[in-house]
Amino acid sequence: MAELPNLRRTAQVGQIERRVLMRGTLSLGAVSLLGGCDISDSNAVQGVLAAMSRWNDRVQAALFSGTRLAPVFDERLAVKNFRYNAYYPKQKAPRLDASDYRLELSGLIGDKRPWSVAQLHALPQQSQVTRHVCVEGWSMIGKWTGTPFRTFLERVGADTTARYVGFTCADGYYEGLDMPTALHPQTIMAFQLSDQVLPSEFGFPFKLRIPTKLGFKNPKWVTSITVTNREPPGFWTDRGYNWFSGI
Ligand SMILES: Nc1nc2c(c(=O)[nH]1)N[C@H]1C(S)=C(S)[C@@H](COP(=O)(O)O)O[C@H]1N2
Ligand SMILES: [Mo]
Repeated sequence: MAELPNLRRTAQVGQIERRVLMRGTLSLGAVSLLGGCDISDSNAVQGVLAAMSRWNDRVQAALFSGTRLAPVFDERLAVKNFRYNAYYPKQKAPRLDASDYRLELSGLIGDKRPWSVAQLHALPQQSQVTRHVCVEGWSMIGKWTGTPFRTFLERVGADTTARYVGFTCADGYYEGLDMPTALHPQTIMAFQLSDQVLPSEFGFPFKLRIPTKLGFKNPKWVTSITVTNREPPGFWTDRGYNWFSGI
């Protein structure tokens, strides 16, 4: 019974999506009639594809449930030697020093005082055994332990009616989250991997662990957090991947 409104909404979205798709296809046809130029290089085609990608983001955001949980697994399935990934090799990964690390806060946050590692570690923590999915074609189950990001946002007096949270990282990486995902019960600031302090290459002092998002939306070595109504840029979104990228 409770499922019905949802199903109806999905069907409607499907219809709209098909219409947009048809428009996209027609434009492609029109562009190819112009002839001569390489179709994949055409700005018009790129524009249509970008518009469809933005549409896809909106549909995904509309369908996201703030309470539906990502699958969780038995602890025995958690991989001990987790796979490292970043846009550069492991040897170049930042090694942040706990003694001078500070997490900076900005934007729509009541208490913007920076946080030390000791203060972060004193927050309440919980564990999750979930699957990390990378768009590059691998996935792995791991065990992460940390603080629900919602708890942190509430603790610093963040305006949780704002639309987004933005992150910057020690390696120049940057990402953004929609607020419903930021407040999702499985979105955590992870301080541990496999019951050990998060190793340097995996994001020490913490990474955002978000099992409802693709791997690239899980920033490591986070050094600043902002709460905002303007969609924050994402490192891989700026290179063509979808901004929402839910799984
Ligand atoms: N700061 C930062 N965070 C990052 C990345 C990065 O290059 N820099 N890569 C992302 C990608 S693509 C993946 S798959 C995961 C890999 O996390 P892992 O090393 O814990 O497996 O980190 C994500 N977070
Ligand atoms: Mo990834």
